[in-house]
Amino acid sequence: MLYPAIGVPLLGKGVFRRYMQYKYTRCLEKAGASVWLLPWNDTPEAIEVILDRCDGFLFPGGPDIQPQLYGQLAQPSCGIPNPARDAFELALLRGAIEAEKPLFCICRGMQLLNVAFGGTLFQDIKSQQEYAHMDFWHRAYATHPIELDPESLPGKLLESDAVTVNSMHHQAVNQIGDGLWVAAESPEGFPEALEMEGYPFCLAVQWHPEHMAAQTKIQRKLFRAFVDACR
Ligand SMILES: [Mn+2]
Repeated sequence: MLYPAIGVPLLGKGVFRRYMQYKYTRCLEKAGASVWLLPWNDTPEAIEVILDRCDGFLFPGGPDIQPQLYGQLAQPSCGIPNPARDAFELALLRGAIEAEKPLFCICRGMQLLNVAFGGTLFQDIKSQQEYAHMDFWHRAYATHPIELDPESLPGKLLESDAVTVNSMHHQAVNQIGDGLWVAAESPEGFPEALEMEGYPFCLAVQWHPEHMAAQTKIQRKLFRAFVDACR
């Protein structure tokens, strides 16, 4: 299979979300994939067709996940959620895991993975952070260091146990879901990458390689490895 079909949930309407969508699409296409954008239809029939046709899935960044999905009430600092997207992405993610499809979970995608495994999130990390984690205007550049487990998938791909990454999140993974482990941490101890025990291929990162890839060559390796896993 020369061009694997990679499903990416739609980010939403509007120019800005389409620009963000384009960043993921471009990185995947440059790595040799055919990208299929997925509307939020969470009927079992729709999910089944998507699982059948796509070789792998990238779960992108986006709005805060409904706290009810991890057993909490919304705090005032929690952003406005998108229940339709939550429902679709959770159903798709669960189906994709059952089918053992390669996964690339970015930012909200990584948080969604943790929620799918019964983990929880910090609804707002502003008061606990020492580094800038919501550095929106410098999203193409590294803003804080992370420590990587050299045996983890991102550790091996980035060929380092310490790199610096960009950051655009105000929430973070708190309690780790059963079956997941922390592959990278920020200096404050926020998980910056997760890994799934015994799963064929799952990259889950809190930073945004799709914005770094143009300037930072090593970040392109994540997309290449993911697309290769989908072949
Ligand atoms: Mn960060």
